[in-house]
Amino acid sequence: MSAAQPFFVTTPIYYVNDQPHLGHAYPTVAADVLARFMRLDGRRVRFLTGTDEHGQKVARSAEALGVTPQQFADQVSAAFREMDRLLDISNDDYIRTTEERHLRGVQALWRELERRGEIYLGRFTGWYCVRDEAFYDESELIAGPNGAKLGPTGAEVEWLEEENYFFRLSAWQERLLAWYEANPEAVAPRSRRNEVISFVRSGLKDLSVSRTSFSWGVPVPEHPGHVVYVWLDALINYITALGYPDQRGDYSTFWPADVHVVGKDIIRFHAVYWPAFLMAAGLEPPRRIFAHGWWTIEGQKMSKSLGNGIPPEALVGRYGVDPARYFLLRELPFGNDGDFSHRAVVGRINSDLANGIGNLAQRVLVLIQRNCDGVVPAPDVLSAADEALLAAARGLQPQLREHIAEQAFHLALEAIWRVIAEADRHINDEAPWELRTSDPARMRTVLYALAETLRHLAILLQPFMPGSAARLLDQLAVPPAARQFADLATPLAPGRRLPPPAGIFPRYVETDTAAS
Ligand code: ME8
Repeated sequence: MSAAQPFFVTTPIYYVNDQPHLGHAYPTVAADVLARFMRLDGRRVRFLTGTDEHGQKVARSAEALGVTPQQFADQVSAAFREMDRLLDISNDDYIRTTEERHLRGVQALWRELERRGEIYLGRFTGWYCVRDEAFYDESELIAGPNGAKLGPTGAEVEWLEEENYFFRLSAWQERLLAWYEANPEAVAPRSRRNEVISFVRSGLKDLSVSRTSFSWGVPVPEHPGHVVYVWLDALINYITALGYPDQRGDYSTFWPADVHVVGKDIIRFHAVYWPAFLMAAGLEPPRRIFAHGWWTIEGQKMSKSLGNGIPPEALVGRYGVDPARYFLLRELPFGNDGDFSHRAVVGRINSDLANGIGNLAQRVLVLIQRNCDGVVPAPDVLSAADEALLAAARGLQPQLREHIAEQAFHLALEAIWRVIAEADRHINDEAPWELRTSDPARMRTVLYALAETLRHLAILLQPFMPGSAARLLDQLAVPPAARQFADLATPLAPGRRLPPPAGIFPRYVETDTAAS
């Protein structure tokens, strides 16, 4: 047997200056679905998430609270771990940039860049934005109220004059363009790829990669007073978590990453700087970077000052973990911006979950319970309509593979829901409850085809709604060892006793007046 093909997926590592909210839950849930899908598909998966703990922004937030940056980071990093637990996230590792394994790797990569002549000492004069932890060119700035200068994201900028180390980014312009050209799938979606290419074509300047005006960072080796620029520090997490500088072991198995899931706000760092740093150090760039879009809340930008970021516990407490996960990935094409509204979530829960998969499962399971003594019925000869339904169910997995390879979660879910609709039609057309006396063999065949369809649906829903899909598989008496995608090919065994049916996807009923 050949060894399972590795798959490495990452989320951004989150700044600890903010409490986790829906915007952070989003890439984490998406990456979790990719990881779970690939595990079920027989791949050897490494799924990494974590927290970004250095830099001026974090140092200032800690100072404002009167705690040390490390104490502050410990607290908030724990809140992100709790978010992962609440959202049923199956990460294999959790990296914090203040860990020793990370520090060592950052310094090793720095030394390698320096050894290769990719870093030189210079003087930075220009604009820096602490909120974005980014350097901006004068030409990128926009005018704020009272003529103040703001970064392109609308955040305040500060004038900076410091002795800094610089990375020779300008030397990598042509090689980056050649890399995008040779790897058309490396930056997605297409609109982001175009944006990145035109940014690089417009000319790259060398990038300041150390800071001297504060100390909360990884010390630059052999150059006291300098700390590594927080973005260089942060990006390296993707390889320090694999054991870099040791290039054997996990690094050799899992690098290059299969997908870095990131927000569109940080595409430049991941699709320009990161591949340039790696190539400059003689390492391979990632295989793919996918930038998702931006959520607003009830039509408003999510922001600390508006205090409207929905914390994970509110999300899960109100809707349940699986409905929340489902909504996030079904509502928008991954890559697009969209609005999170209570009404939209309730609409999805009631129409897609309760009336869709929930209703179908309940109808089939109750019919089997009542009419087949609660055991999976043995089919007689399948009709053309039964065969058509089963063919649709069997055709799902290859379709899902294609959609998931492109991070098109909404298309994967749409495909699953088309089969749910077909199964609903089948049950209505065949009216198995009427066949009980007129043609019991036909009734058993119809119910078998429906139960087998349900098994396909439940197995394929596992990455999206792991808890609910597991309960559905329990109700179909599918043992935990038979829930991999490879098991789709082995049909449900007739004669197996099913537990009493119990609803899995309840309707959302308003219980308070907080709803909009
Ligand atoms: O940028 N809608 O961390 P971060 C959608 N530490 N996604 C959102 C969102 C929203 N309203 N708000 C936040 C950083 N996000 C760096 C990353 S990686 C080496 C370092 C998501 O905590 C979005 O994916 O500010 C964004 O990229 C991510 O949260 C991280 O935000």
